[in-house]
Amino acid sequence: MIKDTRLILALDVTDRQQALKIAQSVKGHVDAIKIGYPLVLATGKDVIGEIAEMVPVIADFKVADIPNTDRLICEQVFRAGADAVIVHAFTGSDSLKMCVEVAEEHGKEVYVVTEMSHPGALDFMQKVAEDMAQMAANAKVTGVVAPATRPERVKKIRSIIGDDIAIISPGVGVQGGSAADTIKAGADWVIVGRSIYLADDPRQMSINIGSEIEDALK
Ligand code: OMP
Repeated sequence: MIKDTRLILALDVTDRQQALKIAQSVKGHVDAIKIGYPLVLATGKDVIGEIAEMVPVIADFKVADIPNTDRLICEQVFRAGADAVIVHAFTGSDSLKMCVEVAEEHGKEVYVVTEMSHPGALDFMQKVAEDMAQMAANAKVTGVVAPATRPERVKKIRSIIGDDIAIISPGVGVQGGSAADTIKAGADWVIVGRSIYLADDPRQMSINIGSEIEDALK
């Protein structure tokens, strides 16, 4: 993924035409579009390739299985045209290594969930998030997913993984996180869904958030 606007759109709509229209309108104002179960289950996996023709696609399937099943899933994701996949870490290092291996075979990227952005992440995930971040770094993944709702945790995770691994960070907007604070805490990209795709003008909202990020970097 090329680092330019440092903004990723989470396109969690369930209508194909709406998805394609929004993707076209935000092209050039986001570095990638993250799509997952809502859009793919509603419209079919061809939408991955259709969007990837406009903007790089991160396939958010939160892959979390035994290594063999992970391989089968990741191969389908990359064959469908995705540039990157999001996988879980809690399944352990063998599963994660398999996802990285398949991504390398296809010249694609893997992002690993560490601590999620919602309140329920405090029940279980936060306790092991730092170990999962370390495991992700050891597996030489492209990046990790860390919570914009807790910039101090983004900072902590950055201190564990170092500067060679990217942080993509959801939770900006509706979940309460701030794009500027998240970038200042060390995230490379923020992921924004509803604040953009539910806006009257998704393109303008992407531009506005992009400006906020630019200001935060000054
Ligand atoms: P909004 O809350 O609408 O901005 O969307 C956030 C997007 O990021 C959704 O697609 C979520 O599924 C996703 N997400 C989180 O919100 N929190 C996480 O911890 C991880 C993800 C993710 O893996 O993308």
